[in-house]
Amino acid sequence: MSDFFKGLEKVKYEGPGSTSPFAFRHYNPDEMVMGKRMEDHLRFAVAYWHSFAWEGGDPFGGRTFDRPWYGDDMEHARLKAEVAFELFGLLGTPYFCFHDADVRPEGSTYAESTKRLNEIADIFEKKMSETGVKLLWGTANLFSNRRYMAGASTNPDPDVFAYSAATIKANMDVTHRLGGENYVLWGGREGYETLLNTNMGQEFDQMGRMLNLVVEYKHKIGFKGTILVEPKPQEPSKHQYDFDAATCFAFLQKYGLENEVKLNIEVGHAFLAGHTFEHELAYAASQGILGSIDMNRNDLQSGWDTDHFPNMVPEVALAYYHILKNGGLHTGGTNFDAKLRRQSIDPEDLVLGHILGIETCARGLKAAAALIEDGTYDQFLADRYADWNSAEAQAMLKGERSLDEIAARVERDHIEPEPRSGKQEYLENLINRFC
Ligand code: XUL
Ligand code: CO
Repeated sequence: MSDFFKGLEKVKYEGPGSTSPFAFRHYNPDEMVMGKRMEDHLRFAVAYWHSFAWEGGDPFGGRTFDRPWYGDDMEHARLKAEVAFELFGLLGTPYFCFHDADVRPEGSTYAESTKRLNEIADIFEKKMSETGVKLLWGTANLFSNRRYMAGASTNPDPDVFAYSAATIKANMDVTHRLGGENYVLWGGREGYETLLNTNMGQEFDQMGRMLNLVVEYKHKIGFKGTILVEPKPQEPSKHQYDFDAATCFAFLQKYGLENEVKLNIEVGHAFLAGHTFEHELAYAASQGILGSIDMNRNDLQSGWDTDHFPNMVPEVALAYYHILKNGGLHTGGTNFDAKLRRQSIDPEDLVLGHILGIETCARGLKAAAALIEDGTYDQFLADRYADWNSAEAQAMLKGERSLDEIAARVERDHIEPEPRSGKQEYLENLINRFC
């Protein structure tokens, strides 16, 4: 035990009446929601990078946090693992997620970096079996080191492609060994700074090849988890190829991967792409590629990826509505890709930030379930499209009518559509009843 959290106790559910800042008022892991335990719906994960690797810097100033595990050697990395599992224990969160670079210092060679990763994975393996905490997903950091400045799989230098492939292999091996339930690829440098120096078609082919290699390797080693791609339109690159869910789906189809790969959708990334989070979820669900979520929120004024802990229940409720309608998160989960503000320097702030996120999600889930159980909203949607159930409408939809046959019917039957209200304000008012 480190004494980093200085005697803080495990956060418990105390019910809505509690005034303790260190209690759950809404997240009750065992409470049944639509026939399933809350914990099993939400599948919370703590992100190693924001809570343990990020030092509180911004473009105008460096480290604000003072953590005993900051340092570039394995001794510090071991202490970091110790404290990470203490936080998981305080929160009772069932999962965590990490990049290789979050958990071990980079070695001077690929072999050394891989050895270090495996040494930390040995510690994780032991702690996971002692605590029951599981790995939601693993991933490779293919964006921080300067070798990736012109891309990882999309780099003009095939040696960088090869180094990236080797790094992904090492991370998939560790994820597999730790029983990870997914493997994530986020391409922060898979894009361009300027189109002037970029052959976009060539880079897409490289990225498609890499993802096919990943899927082939998954089957080769018998990894049963889901391969997830994480869309984001820009930042750090000016333009990223995995721009949004629809762009990713086009990419997956072109390279024959639409039945092999799903998406890890993040609130702030949806916002940067000019969408709502629920838009991205609804789109992915409609194409069968909704995999997992990175939960956070962006500062609406700043226009970049601020990774705040979520605090807007109505937004989160709509997100879980789409997730519940999609049958839940399956192998996915709710990963807090969220960090403290740089002035939140106290150890307890790490606990409080996660409580904020957990509570917001719990309330959102319960609101979404209540909305579904009430049924008014789903009935509204069904009614709005009900005319498509007629024989003639179904014939059009199934491709049994040609354009000229449809035109002939419109003329013969004197069809003049009657505009109908979209009822937006009615619906917004209805949603508010549950949030
Ligand atoms: C970056 C981001 C990443 C991915 C994993 O914006 O979201 O942390 O979630 O690489
Ligand atoms: Co993310």
